[in-house]
Amino acid sequence: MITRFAAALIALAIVAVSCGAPADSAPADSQVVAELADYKITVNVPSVKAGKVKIGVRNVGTMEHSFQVLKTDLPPDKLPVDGASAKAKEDGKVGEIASIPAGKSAAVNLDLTPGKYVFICNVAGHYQLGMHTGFTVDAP
Ligand SMILES: [Cu+2]
Repeated sequence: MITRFAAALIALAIVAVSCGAPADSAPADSQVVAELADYKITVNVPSVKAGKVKIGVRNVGTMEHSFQVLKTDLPPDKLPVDGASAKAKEDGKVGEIASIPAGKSAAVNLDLTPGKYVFICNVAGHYQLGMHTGFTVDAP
């Protein structure tokens, strides 16, 4: 009885430690930092000047996410979705990070032209659950 209780306590402690571990930080030279949570994307700045841009992406969620950069005038929550794959259509894609494991960070270097963009996670179903945000690239 005591042994079983102790084992349960140890198991709880392990879960607490793994949940409390902070996500990797994004590369320090990123001009833009996006955070992927379970089911939303937040960005540290709403816009950036056109040109070469390094976007650091932190997955602070509990599961794998992806990061797609689409150049589009559509509102972030109005991209067409393919019913069969449960993924948003990636028209206008200018770059991506195909997979970022939970708790990890990655970066993508892009040469961005002025206009409106949408950042999404396109793991099946995640776009529809809210993993999208708008972003603007201003004329240099
Ligand atoms: Cu996702």
